[in-house]
Amino acid sequence: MPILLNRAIATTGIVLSLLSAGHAQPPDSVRSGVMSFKPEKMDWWRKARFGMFIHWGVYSVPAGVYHGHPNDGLGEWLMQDAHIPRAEYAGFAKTFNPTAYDPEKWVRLAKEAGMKYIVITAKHHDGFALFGSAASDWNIVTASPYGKDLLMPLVQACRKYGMKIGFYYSQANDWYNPGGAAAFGHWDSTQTSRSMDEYIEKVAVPQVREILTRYGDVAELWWDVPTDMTPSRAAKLKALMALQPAIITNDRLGGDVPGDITTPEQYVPATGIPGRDWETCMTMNDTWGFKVNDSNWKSPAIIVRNLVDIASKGGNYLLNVGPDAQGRFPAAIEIRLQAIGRWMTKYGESIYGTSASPFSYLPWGRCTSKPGVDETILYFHVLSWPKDGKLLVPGLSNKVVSATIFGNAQQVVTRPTEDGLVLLVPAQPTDSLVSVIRVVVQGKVVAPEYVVKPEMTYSFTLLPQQATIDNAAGQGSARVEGGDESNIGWWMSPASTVSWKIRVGKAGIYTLRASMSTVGEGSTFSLHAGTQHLKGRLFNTGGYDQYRDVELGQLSLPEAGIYTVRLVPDPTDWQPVNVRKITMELIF
Ligand code: FHN
Repeated sequence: MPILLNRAIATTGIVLSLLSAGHAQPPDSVRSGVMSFKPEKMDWWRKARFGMFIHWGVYSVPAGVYHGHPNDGLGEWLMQDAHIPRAEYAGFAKTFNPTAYDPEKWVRLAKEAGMKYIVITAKHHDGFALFGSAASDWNIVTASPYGKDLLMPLVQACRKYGMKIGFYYSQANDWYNPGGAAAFGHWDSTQTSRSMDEYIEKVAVPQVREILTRYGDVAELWWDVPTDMTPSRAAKLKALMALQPAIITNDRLGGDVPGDITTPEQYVPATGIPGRDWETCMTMNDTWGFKVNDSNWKSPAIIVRNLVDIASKGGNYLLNVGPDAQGRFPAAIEIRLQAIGRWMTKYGESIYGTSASPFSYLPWGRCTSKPGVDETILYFHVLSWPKDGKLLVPGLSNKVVSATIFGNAQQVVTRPTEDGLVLLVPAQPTDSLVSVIRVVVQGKVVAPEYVVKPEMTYSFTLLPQQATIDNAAGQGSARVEGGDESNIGWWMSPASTVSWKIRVGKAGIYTLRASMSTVGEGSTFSLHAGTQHLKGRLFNTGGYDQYRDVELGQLSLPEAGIYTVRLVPDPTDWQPVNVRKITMELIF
């Protein structure tokens, strides 16, 4: 179950938390695995894998500081966080004069970083349009000294450099144009001087029409935060997509419109999102819009790891930059884009046009693949370099055609074993960010079921990513959620079961413990291994993010070998639970 996050603490859950006031439910599209209705329009996007998100607007003027006080929240949320009256906020536009704006430089930086598309905030929640608009004077042309459209020069630069361009548009939350929604409540009586229906008709619909008819092909329309977006309001906006038949839309319009892509925010879904195209959007520091006091930058290595992780799970990475009020990228952003670009120049082949990893879990890294007719190329991204020089690819039994260190063509010796293919690698990583090993094998690689091997002590830690989730032919919605600190969540239905295949190294008595959480009164379940089972009951832990260890008792495993450990709900007494891990400790 996703935790309903407080926006001040983190942005990760904001869309889910705003989608429904009560218990969060996955959008229908996710539950039913609806694919894009025109898969061919997704071709370029699926190959691209990497794009740039740009959050830019009037909020870059205060840059997170209000009346001399730094605000803890996101830069672009300052107006809402500080409850700045409309008339006062309008003053920031009077000094928004980005004379250093050099869109060609932005596009070159994106291109050199290896990005294939850009999505820019045409209008964020503060309602300020970066384009001239007949629907509202609250725009760059009429409300700022700059007085010129900011989107057109960027579009032109994108065309010049072969970059796709898309627009973010905040369709519901608009704190300036009267009638717009405010997810956390309005604070200025002038915000509600007309109805939301009027706002949709007089501002949102005409403005979306403006951005879809002025700039040629628009690659992506990025809706955001569908507060109060009913199906009938959403339908008016969705209808405009006919103006751009090849446009790709995200899942945040609201009103039960699934869109083409799902948009995890600030995290990488641990097992991807099967059956959906998806795009993780992420900040480079802790804000989307520029903040003068935010220097918590992710390192280039972390950013490249995220990209690799996302590609290995079949998704795209939309990495954010927040330009300042003059129109410049902060130096920290430029440095990172350049470092990523150096890596992409060398290893881009292992990202663009790749498919998700055929391996459900690689403890030491990630894999992307290019399945061909006779051969499959596997790109192994090593995130944790082995001390013993050996990388086991579990379950890989295809004949190896070639294996090299990507980038310097050095041969890698491979050794088939009964557990899979072992790659014998040099003592040191071969790249300072992420090293890549390119292995070509004969035929298709069939996803082997992951078998968890014991630790040195013969004990086990069973993790969500290693599990097989059976949702009983769609009756359940259990899945792995979160990033590195993942858990099994959305386990609403007692029809779902979760299992792990384990290779027991030593017969004996094992103590079992499950780390779980629930907000229900309690949940009863059993854990099966071989012919035995243990019963467990979990009581309310006080929150889905509050985990507790449930002692399950002892199992006697009579001989070494492969076992399946399965968690099975009691259908007569089940409340949704999250599971973070199961530990099995050999005691004698
Ligand atoms: O509230 C916005 C936020 O400011 C930012 O634009 C992000 C980007 O995905 N979307 C919303 C939160 O989900």
